[in-house]
Amino acid sequence: MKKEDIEKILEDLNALKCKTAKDVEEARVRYLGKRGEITALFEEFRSVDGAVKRELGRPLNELKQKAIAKIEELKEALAQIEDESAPKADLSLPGDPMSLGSRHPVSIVRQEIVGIFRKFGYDVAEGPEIEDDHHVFEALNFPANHPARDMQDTFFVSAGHLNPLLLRTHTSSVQVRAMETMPLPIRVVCPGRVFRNEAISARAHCIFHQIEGLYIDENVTFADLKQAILLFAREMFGPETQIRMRPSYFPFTEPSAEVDVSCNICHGKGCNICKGTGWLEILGCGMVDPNVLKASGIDPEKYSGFAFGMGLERIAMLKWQVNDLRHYFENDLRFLREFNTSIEV
Ligand code: 2U9
Repeated sequence: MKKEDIEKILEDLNALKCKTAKDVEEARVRYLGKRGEITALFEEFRSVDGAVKRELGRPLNELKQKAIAKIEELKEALAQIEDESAPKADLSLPGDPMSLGSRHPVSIVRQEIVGIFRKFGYDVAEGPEIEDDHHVFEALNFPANHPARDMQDTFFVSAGHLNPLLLRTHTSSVQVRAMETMPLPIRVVCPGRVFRNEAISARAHCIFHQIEGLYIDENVTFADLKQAILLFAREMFGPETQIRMRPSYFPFTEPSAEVDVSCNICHGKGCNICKGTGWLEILGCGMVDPNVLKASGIDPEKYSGFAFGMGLERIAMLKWQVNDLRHYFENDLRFLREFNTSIEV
């Protein structure tokens, strides 16, 4: 074994060039494989005498390290070339469409109604869905034996004591809280989810949405109520809309009325939406009962007010001719995608 053997391989390594990964592998086998040139020198090195060992030990080790480094370097250089020649992304291709959701029809109607009453100067108030008997029934003049207070009609969370907790059956409890806390005059609308112990069908559901309104000030009259409802109906259903009021009864208003709007499908001629009558019922309303004002600490001698309430699912049914309440709660995308309005951020 001679110094020149090492120098010769070193020279070859320095000059080594590879075009493909296969060339690199062949070079590795040639120098470092089991029968490779450098491996053979190591074999030979074992039987040389001490003086040669001392002279050639270090250069031989350096040769091996050099060979390993050279093979690595060639591999990396090739990988980089392959990377650069890989096909680039085609930036002219259309992007993946981002599927936007659509607003739920009940939300669309709620926002529209809230928007109208905001223009009229009303604030928006919200309150708890789990309420107490006082805010849902007692303060609203419901007599002790009223059927709404029965387990058959109301979901109780904790029954049995004086002021049991329950799921609110109407959002009127939010107006009671407004009367207890807000300074007079009060002008609020209260949208929200309500719960009634009903068998689910096309026309009834145990959960639905309401929006109710309340206006309390000095000298508020039924004429103010009628004008507010007329203006609302014309904003909501079009400027030609007519309203009619029919006497009704609610424990919390006196007098009370139900309000119909002229059918904007047949314009009063009669169609299957208005069942041939030319009118569609949209809400209930009335003058706040003096007992209700008193229960929340408002002097009925000085103040009066009106209130109204409507079911959002019902308004949405009229607007889009939805014939089954259950559609609103089933989240069937085929139904929800029908309401493809832009989303307000
Ligand atoms: C207070 C005083 C009075 C709210 C009112 C109605 C009439 C009404 C129904 C319509 C269909 C509920 O969704 S529905 O089932 N509501 O007819 N609501 S007056 O009266 C109030 C509320 C709060 C303090």
